[in-house]
Amino acid sequence: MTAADPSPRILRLPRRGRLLVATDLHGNLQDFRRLRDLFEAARQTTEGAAHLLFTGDLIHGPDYSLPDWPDFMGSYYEDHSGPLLDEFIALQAAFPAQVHALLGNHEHSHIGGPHTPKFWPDETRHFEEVVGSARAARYRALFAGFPLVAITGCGVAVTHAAPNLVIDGAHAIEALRYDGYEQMRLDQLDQMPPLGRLLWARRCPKAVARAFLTALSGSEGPALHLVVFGHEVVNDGFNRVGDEQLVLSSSFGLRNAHKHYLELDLAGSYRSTADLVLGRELLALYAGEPSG
Ligand SMILES: [Mn+2]
Repeated sequence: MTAADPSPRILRLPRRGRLLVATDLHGNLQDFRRLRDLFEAARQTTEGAAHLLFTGDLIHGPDYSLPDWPDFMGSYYEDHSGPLLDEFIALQAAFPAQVHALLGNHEHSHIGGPHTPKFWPDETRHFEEVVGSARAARYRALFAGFPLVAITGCGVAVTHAAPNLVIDGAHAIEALRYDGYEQMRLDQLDQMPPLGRLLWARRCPKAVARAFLTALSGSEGPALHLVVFGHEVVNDGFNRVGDEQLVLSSSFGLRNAHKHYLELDLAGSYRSTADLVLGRELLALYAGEPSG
């Protein structure tokens, strides 16, 4: 691949080992380190065949002192988006084929997406001012290499947000570019282009999700039956939407006791969200610890 080629937009995971999936950290370094520990433990039990996938929105966190912390934002934490990225870069450097992150709308805001206003009026600019120009450039290069969709051979696709868009095949994802969306409006999903819909949709009709999975499977690829994504906070940590969609909340907006991640057997076969079982694939991030 030459420097002029964009990085692959689809991450294709192998047919063996374990895959840990976590969503929406928004600068929560404690939760990142917990997932890193779980990944390293999974490496031990799989003789190295473990993968860790973040679904995007690693960055951009709230800025409240503890007394002002709103209850709806779950367990208190301080935003450490920059250090979190530095530790992600180090972990990926140590395990380049096994540590992955998808592009979220918050990362996209730094490389061509609309600037996000979640915690600051323009938190994209705010973040780059906090970390300084050299680190901002390093992070932009990192984000530019993030794919949009992960595909397994066990029936599961992973996206950042709900895949509420129509595609006619995997090539439609591979062809997406990240630049040129700065002026995209955020108030009308149905007027957004495909990349905007892929990064911002909070929900998706059953038929659209099913068609997305079928198109992504193609005629030769592994059959995909369900899609896992975050972007939206679900209070119990996960929410099955029909047979095709699992909304997962691993960190942001939850009390520690409700945070969940997903662990898949990449050699297995999942045909429905009902095949993702609490305590087997759906796991509490802080199992066995006092709830925070
Ligand atoms: Mn998001």
